[in-house]
Amino acid sequence: MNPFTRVANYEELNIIGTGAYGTVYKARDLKNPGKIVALKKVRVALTEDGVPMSTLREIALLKQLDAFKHPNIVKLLDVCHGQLERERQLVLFLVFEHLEEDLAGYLNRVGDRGMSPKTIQKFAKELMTGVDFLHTHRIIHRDLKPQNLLVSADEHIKLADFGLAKTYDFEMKLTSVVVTLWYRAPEVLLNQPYNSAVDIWSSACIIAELFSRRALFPGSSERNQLEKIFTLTGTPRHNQWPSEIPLLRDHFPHRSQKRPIDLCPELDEYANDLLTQMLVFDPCRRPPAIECLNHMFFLQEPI
Ligand code: 0RS
Repeated sequence: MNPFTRVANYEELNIIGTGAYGTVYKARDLKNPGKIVALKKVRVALTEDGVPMSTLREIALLKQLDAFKHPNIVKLLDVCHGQLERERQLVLFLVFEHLEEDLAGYLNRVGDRGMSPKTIQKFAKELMTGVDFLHTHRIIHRDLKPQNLLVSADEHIKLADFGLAKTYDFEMKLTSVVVTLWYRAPEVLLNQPYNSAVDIWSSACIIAELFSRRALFPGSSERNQLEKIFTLTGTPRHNQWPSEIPLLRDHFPHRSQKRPIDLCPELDEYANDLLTQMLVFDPCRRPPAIECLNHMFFLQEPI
Protein backbone atom coordinates (compact mmCIF):
# COMPACT_ATOMS: atom_id res chain seq x y z
CA MET A 1 0.00 0.00 0.00
CA ASN A 2 3.01 2.32 0.23
CA PRO A 3 2.74 4.44 -2.94
CA PHE A 4 6.28 5.79 -2.63
CA THR A 5 9.55 4.22 -3.67
CA ARG A 6 12.66 4.64 -1.55
CA VAL A 7 14.51 7.95 -1.74
CA ALA A 8 16.31 7.88 -5.03
CA ASN A 9 19.42 9.74 -5.94
CA TYR A 10 19.00 13.01 -7.76
CA GLU A 11 21.48 15.82 -7.92
CA GLU A 12 19.78 19.23 -7.97
CA LEU A 13 21.29 21.44 -10.66
CA ASN A 14 19.23 24.63 -10.48
CA ILE A 15 15.81 25.92 -9.54
CA ILE A 16 13.37 26.04 -12.47
CA GLY A 17 10.56 27.65 -10.53
CA THR A 18 8.99 28.28 -7.16
CA GLY A 19 5.34 28.69 -6.44
CA ALA A 20 2.39 27.61 -4.40
CA TYR A 21 3.32 24.07 -5.40
CA GLY A 22 6.77 24.16 -3.79
CA THR A 23 9.96 24.17 -5.83
CA VAL A 24 10.84 22.56 -9.14
CA TYR A 25 14.51 21.80 -9.84
CA LYS A 26 16.36 20.73 -12.91
CA ALA A 27 18.18 17.64 -11.63
CA ARG A 28 20.43 14.82 -12.71
CA ASP A 29 19.30 11.24 -12.22
CA LEU A 30 22.41 9.66 -10.68
CA LYS A 31 21.19 6.15 -11.46
CA ASN A 32 20.78 7.00 -15.14
CA PRO A 33 23.96 8.70 -16.32
CA GLY A 34 23.27 11.78 -18.43
CA LYS A 35 19.55 11.79 -17.70
CA ILE A 36 18.04 15.16 -16.73
CA VAL A 37 14.72 15.29 -14.86
CA ALA A 38 12.38 17.86 -13.35
CA LEU A 39 12.35 17.27 -9.60
CA LYS A 40 9.43 18.75 -7.73
CA LYS A 41 9.65 19.09 -3.97
CA VAL A 42 6.33 19.37 -2.18
CA ARG A 43 6.04 19.76 1.57
CA VAL A 44 3.08 17.97 3.06
CA ALA A 45 1.75 18.57 6.57
CA LEU A 46 1.23 15.24 8.31
CA THR A 47 -1.97 14.55 10.20
CA GLU A 48 -2.42 12.32 13.27
CA ASP A 49 -2.79 9.44 10.84
CA GLY A 50 0.34 10.32 8.87
CA VAL A 51 0.24 11.32 5.21
CA PRO A 52 -3.15 12.95 4.46
CA MET A 53 -5.61 10.76 2.57
CA SER A 54 -6.09 13.52 -0.01
CA THR A 55 -2.35 13.46 -0.83
CA LEU A 56 -2.30 9.67 -1.13
CA ARG A 57 -5.32 9.82 -3.41
CA GLU A 58 -3.80 12.56 -5.57
CA ILE A 59 -0.49 10.70 -5.95
CA ALA A 60 -2.34 7.49 -6.82
CA LEU A 61 -4.33 9.37 -9.46
CA LEU A 62 -1.18 10.94 -10.95
CA LYS A 63 0.36 7.47 -11.24
CA GLN A 64 -2.82 6.06 -12.74
CA LEU A 65 -2.94 8.86 -15.32
CA ASP A 66 0.69 8.32 -16.19
CA ALA A 67 -0.05 4.74 -17.22
CA PHE A 68 -1.86 6.17 -20.27
CA LYS A 69 1.38 7.80 -21.49
CA HIS A 70 -0.61 10.65 -22.98
CA PRO A 71 1.51 12.63 -25.48
CA ASN A 72 0.29 16.01 -24.16
CA ILE A 73 0.86 15.35 -20.46
CA VAL A 74 4.31 15.43 -18.77
CA LYS A 75 5.51 11.99 -17.75
CA LEU A 76 5.79 11.16 -14.06
CA LEU A 77 8.92 9.04 -13.67
CA ASP A 78 9.02 8.46 -9.93
CA VAL A 79 7.55 9.51 -6.61
CA CYS A 80 9.65 9.26 -3.47
CA HIS A 81 9.87 10.83 -0.07
CA GLY A 82 12.66 12.58 1.72
CA GLN A 83 13.51 12.67 5.38
CA LEU A 84 10.77 13.66 7.79
CA GLU A 85 11.51 17.33 8.13
CA ARG A 86 11.35 18.48 11.73
CA GLU A 87 7.93 17.62 13.06
CA ARG A 88 4.81 16.71 11.23
CA GLN A 89 6.18 17.46 7.79
CA LEU A 90 7.02 15.18 4.93
CA VAL A 91 8.92 16.15 1.82
CA LEU A 92 7.63 14.49 -1.33
CA PHE A 93 9.71 14.30 -4.49
CA LEU A 94 7.83 14.01 -7.75
CA VAL A 95 10.16 13.23 -10.61
CA PHE A 96 9.01 14.24 -14.08
CA GLU A 97 10.53 14.11 -17.54
CA HIS A 98 12.32 17.41 -18.13
CA LEU A 99 11.45 19.75 -20.99
CA GLU A 100 13.73 22.63 -21.90
CA GLU A 101 11.14 25.35 -22.42
CA ASP A 102 7.76 26.62 -21.31
CA LEU A 103 5.26 28.21 -23.71
CA ALA A 104 5.94 31.69 -22.29
CA GLY A 105 9.63 31.29 -23.15
CA TYR A 106 8.77 29.88 -26.56
CA LEU A 107 6.49 32.84 -27.40
CA ASN A 108 9.22 35.25 -26.30
CA ARG A 109 11.81 33.46 -28.37
CA VAL A 110 9.79 33.46 -31.61
CA GLY A 111 9.27 37.19 -30.99
CA ASP A 112 8.14 39.36 -33.91
CA ARG A 113 8.41 36.48 -36.36
CA GLY A 114 5.34 35.06 -34.63
CA MET A 115 4.10 31.51 -35.11
CA SER A 116 2.84 30.06 -38.37
CA PRO A 117 -0.93 29.41 -38.54
CA LYS A 118 -0.11 25.70 -38.73
CA THR A 119 1.93 25.78 -35.49
CA ILE A 120 -0.77 27.84 -33.74
CA GLN A 121 -3.39 25.26 -34.76
CA LYS A 122 -1.15 22.37 -33.63
CA PHE A 123 -0.35 23.91 -30.21
CA ALA A 124 -4.02 24.82 -29.63
CA LYS A 125 -5.11 21.32 -30.60
CA GLU A 126 -2.52 19.71 -28.30
CA LEU A 127 -3.59 22.01 -25.44
CA MET A 128 -7.28 21.07 -25.87
CA THR A 129 -6.39 17.38 -26.26
CA GLY A 130 -4.46 17.46 -22.97
CA VAL A 131 -7.31 19.34 -21.26
CA ASP A 132 -9.84 16.82 -22.58
CA PHE A 133 -7.70 13.97 -21.22
CA LEU A 134 -7.57 15.56 -17.74
CA HIS A 135 -11.32 16.27 -17.74
CA THR A 136 -12.10 12.73 -18.88
CA HIS A 137 -10.24 11.59 -15.76
CA ARG A 138 -12.06 14.14 -13.62
CA ILE A 139 -9.06 16.36 -13.03
CA ILE A 140 -9.52 20.12 -13.22
CA HIS A 141 -6.20 21.86 -13.83
CA ARG A 142 -7.40 25.19 -12.36
CA ASP A 143 -4.28 27.16 -13.27
CA LEU A 144 -3.51 26.69 -16.96
CA LYS A 145 -1.11 29.36 -18.23
CA PRO A 146 1.83 29.64 -20.67
CA GLN A 147 4.21 29.07 -17.72
CA ASN A 148 3.01 25.53 -17.10
CA LEU A 149 2.53 24.49 -20.70
CA LEU A 150 5.83 22.95 -21.69
CA VAL A 151 7.19 22.76 -25.23
CA SER A 152 9.22 19.68 -26.16
CA ALA A 153 12.36 19.84 -28.31
CA ASP A 154 10.30 18.52 -31.25
CA GLU A 155 7.69 21.28 -30.65
CA HIS A 156 4.83 19.52 -28.95
CA ILE A 157 2.81 20.88 -26.01
CA LYS A 158 2.64 19.06 -22.68
CA LEU A 159 0.59 20.09 -19.65
CA ALA A 160 2.35 20.26 -16.27
CA ASP A 161 1.47 21.17 -12.69
CA PHE A 162 -1.89 19.52 -12.11
CA GLY A 163 -3.52 17.02 -9.82
CA LEU A 164 -2.20 18.10 -6.41
CA ALA A 165 -4.82 20.72 -5.58
CA LYS A 166 -5.63 19.44 -2.09
CA THR A 167 -1.98 18.76 -1.27
CA TYR A 168 -1.02 22.28 -2.39
CA ASP A 169 -3.63 23.86 -0.17
CA PHE A 170 -1.37 23.67 2.85
CA GLU A 171 1.69 25.23 1.27
CA MET A 172 -0.39 27.82 -0.59
CA LYS A 173 -1.21 29.48 2.71
CA LEU A 174 2.48 29.72 3.59
CA THR A 175 3.84 31.23 0.40
CA SER A 176 3.44 34.78 -0.73
CA VAL A 177 4.28 34.21 -4.39
CA VAL A 178 2.52 36.45 -6.87
CA VAL A 179 0.07 34.35 -8.86
CA THR A 180 -1.01 35.46 -12.30
CA LEU A 181 -4.70 36.31 -12.66
CA TRP A 182 -4.65 36.73 -16.42
CA TYR A 183 -6.01 33.27 -17.28
CA ARG A 184 -8.49 33.04 -14.42
CA ALA A 185 -12.17 32.49 -15.18
CA PRO A 186 -14.68 35.08 -13.89
CA GLU A 187 -16.40 32.57 -11.56
CA VAL A 188 -13.06 31.97 -9.80
CA LEU A 189 -12.44 35.72 -9.48
CA LEU A 190 -15.95 36.05 -8.01
CA ASN A 191 -15.28 33.19 -5.53
CA GLN A 192 -18.11 31.11 -6.98
CA PRO A 193 -18.22 27.31 -7.11
CA TYR A 194 -16.44 26.14 -10.23
CA ASN A 195 -15.98 23.13 -12.47
CA SER A 196 -13.93 22.02 -15.48
CA ALA A 197 -15.21 25.01 -17.48
CA VAL A 198 -12.51 27.13 -15.75
CA ASP A 199 -9.93 25.29 -17.88
CA ILE A 200 -11.88 26.11 -21.06
CA TRP A 201 -11.66 29.80 -20.14
CA SER A 202 -7.90 29.64 -19.48
CA SER A 203 -7.33 27.67 -22.69
CA ALA A 204 -9.14 30.33 -24.71
CA CYS A 205 -6.94 33.07 -23.21
CA ILE A 206 -3.86 31.02 -24.11
CA ILE A 207 -5.06 30.37 -27.69
CA ALA A 208 -5.56 34.12 -28.22
CA GLU A 209 -2.02 34.66 -26.92
CA LEU A 210 -0.64 32.19 -29.50
CA PHE A 211 -1.89 34.59 -32.18
CA SER A 212 -0.86 37.92 -30.63
CA ARG A 213 1.99 36.98 -28.24
CA ARG A 214 0.44 39.22 -25.59
CA ALA A 215 -2.04 38.42 -22.85
CA LEU A 216 -5.72 38.87 -23.78
CA PHE A 217 -6.70 40.08 -20.27
CA PRO A 218 -3.57 41.39 -18.46
CA GLY A 219 -5.31 42.37 -15.22
CA SER A 220 -3.39 43.97 -12.35
CA SER A 221 -5.73 42.97 -9.50
CA GLU A 222 -8.75 40.73 -9.12
CA ARG A 223 -11.09 43.65 -9.69
CA ASN A 224 -9.09 44.97 -12.67
CA GLN A 225 -9.03 41.42 -14.09
CA LEU A 226 -12.85 41.33 -14.03
CA GLU A 227 -13.00 44.78 -15.65
CA LYS A 228 -10.76 43.54 -18.48
CA ILE A 229 -12.96 40.45 -18.91
CA PHE A 230 -16.13 42.57 -19.05
CA THR A 231 -14.70 44.61 -21.95
CA LEU A 232 -15.21 41.39 -23.95
CA THR A 233 -18.25 39.71 -22.34
CA GLY A 234 -20.02 42.93 -21.48
CA THR A 235 -20.98 43.65 -17.86
CA PRO A 236 -23.05 40.67 -16.66
CA ARG A 237 -26.79 41.27 -16.24
CA HIS A 238 -28.18 41.75 -12.74
CA ASN A 239 -29.59 38.21 -12.74
CA GLN A 240 -26.17 36.78 -13.69
CA TRP A 241 -24.37 38.50 -10.82
CA PRO A 242 -23.87 36.23 -7.78
CA SER A 243 -25.70 37.29 -4.65
CA GLU A 244 -23.98 37.57 -1.29
CA ILE A 245 -20.59 38.66 -2.57
CA PRO A 246 -18.84 41.83 -1.42
CA LEU A 247 -18.09 42.95 -5.00
CA LEU A 248 -21.05 44.95 -6.32
CA ARG A 249 -22.02 44.78 -9.99
CA ASP A 250 -23.01 48.43 -10.06
CA HIS A 251 -19.48 49.43 -9.07
CA PHE A 252 -18.23 48.19 -12.44
CA PRO A 253 -18.47 50.52 -15.45
CA HIS A 254 -21.09 49.49 -18.00
CA ARG A 255 -19.62 47.62 -20.96
CA SER A 256 -21.33 46.11 -23.96
CA GLN A 257 -20.34 42.78 -25.48
CA LYS A 258 -17.52 42.64 -28.04
CA ARG A 259 -15.99 39.96 -30.24
CA PRO A 260 -12.62 38.39 -29.35
CA ILE A 261 -11.26 39.68 -32.69
CA ASP A 262 -12.01 43.26 -31.51
CA LEU A 263 -9.54 42.82 -28.61
CA CYS A 264 -7.17 40.57 -30.55
CA PRO A 265 -7.12 41.58 -34.24
CA GLU A 266 -4.55 38.85 -35.06
CA LEU A 267 -7.27 36.17 -34.76
CA ASP A 268 -8.70 34.56 -37.88
CA GLU A 269 -12.47 34.09 -38.36
CA TYR A 270 -12.54 30.46 -37.15
CA ALA A 271 -10.48 31.28 -34.05
CA ASN A 272 -12.75 34.24 -33.37
CA ASP A 273 -15.81 31.98 -33.54
CA LEU A 274 -14.26 29.29 -31.30
CA LEU A 275 -13.12 31.85 -28.70
CA THR A 276 -16.55 33.51 -28.77
CA GLN A 277 -17.95 30.19 -27.54
CA MET A 278 -15.21 29.49 -25.00
CA LEU A 279 -15.15 32.98 -23.44
CA VAL A 280 -18.72 33.27 -22.18
CA PHE A 281 -19.37 34.54 -18.65
CA ASP A 282 -21.74 31.66 -17.78
CA PRO A 283 -19.52 28.56 -17.29
CA CYS A 284 -22.44 26.22 -18.15
CA ARG A 285 -22.52 27.64 -21.68
CA ARG A 286 -18.83 27.02 -22.42
CA PRO A 287 -18.32 23.97 -24.65
CA PRO A 288 -16.41 21.02 -23.16
CA ALA A 289 -12.91 20.38 -24.55
CA ILE A 290 -14.04 17.52 -26.78
CA GLU A 291 -16.60 19.82 -28.44
CA CYS A 292 -13.96 22.53 -28.96
CA LEU A 293 -11.81 19.96 -30.77
CA ASN A 294 -14.62 19.42 -33.29
CA HIS A 295 -14.72 23.12 -34.20
CA MET A 296 -13.78 24.13 -37.75
CA PHE A 297 -10.74 25.98 -36.35
CA PHE A 298 -9.14 22.58 -35.70
CA LEU A 299 -10.49 20.85 -38.82
CA GLN A 300 -9.55 23.43 -41.48
CA GLU A 301 -6.28 23.31 -43.39
CA PRO A 302 -4.61 26.50 -42.09
CA ILE A 303 -3.28 28.87 -44.74
C1 0RS B 1 11.45 32.63 -15.35
C2 0RS B 1 9.95 31.88 -13.65
C3 0RS B 1 10.25 30.54 -15.66
O1 0RS B 1 10.53 20.07 -17.21
C4 0RS B 1 10.86 24.06 -17.82
C5 0RS B 1 10.05 22.30 -16.89
C6 0RS B 1 9.95 24.45 -16.84
C7 0RS B 1 9.82 20.88 -16.63
C8 0RS B 1 8.71 20.38 -15.77
C9 0RS B 1 8.28 19.06 -15.91
C10 0RS B 1 7.21 18.61 -15.15
C11 0RS B 1 6.96 20.66 -14.12
C12 0RS B 1 8.04 21.17 -14.84
C13 0RS B 1 6.21 21.47 -13.14
C14 0RS B 1 5.81 20.86 -11.97
C15 0RS B 1 4.83 22.78 -11.14
C16 0RS B 1 5.17 23.51 -12.29
C17 0RS B 1 4.83 24.86 -12.42
C18 0RS B 1 5.15 25.56 -13.55
C19 0RS B 1 5.82 24.94 -14.59
C20 0RS B 1 6.17 23.60 -14.49
C21 0RS B 1 5.87 22.85 -13.34
N1 0RS B 1 10.88 31.45 -14.68
C22 0RS B 1 11.31 30.07 -16.66
C23 0RS B 1 10.74 29.10 -17.62
N2 0RS B 1 10.08 27.99 -16.96
C24 0RS B 1 9.09 28.37 -15.96
C25 0RS B 1 9.64 29.34 -14.97
C26 0RS B 1 10.32 26.69 -17.28
C27 0RS B 1 11.24 26.37 -18.29
C28 0RS B 1 11.52 25.03 -18.57
N3 0RS B 1 10.90 22.72 -17.82
N4 0RS B 1 9.47 23.33 -16.27
N5 0RS B 1 9.68 25.75 -16.59
N6 0RS B 1 6.57 19.39 -14.29
N7 0RS B 1 5.12 21.52 -11.02
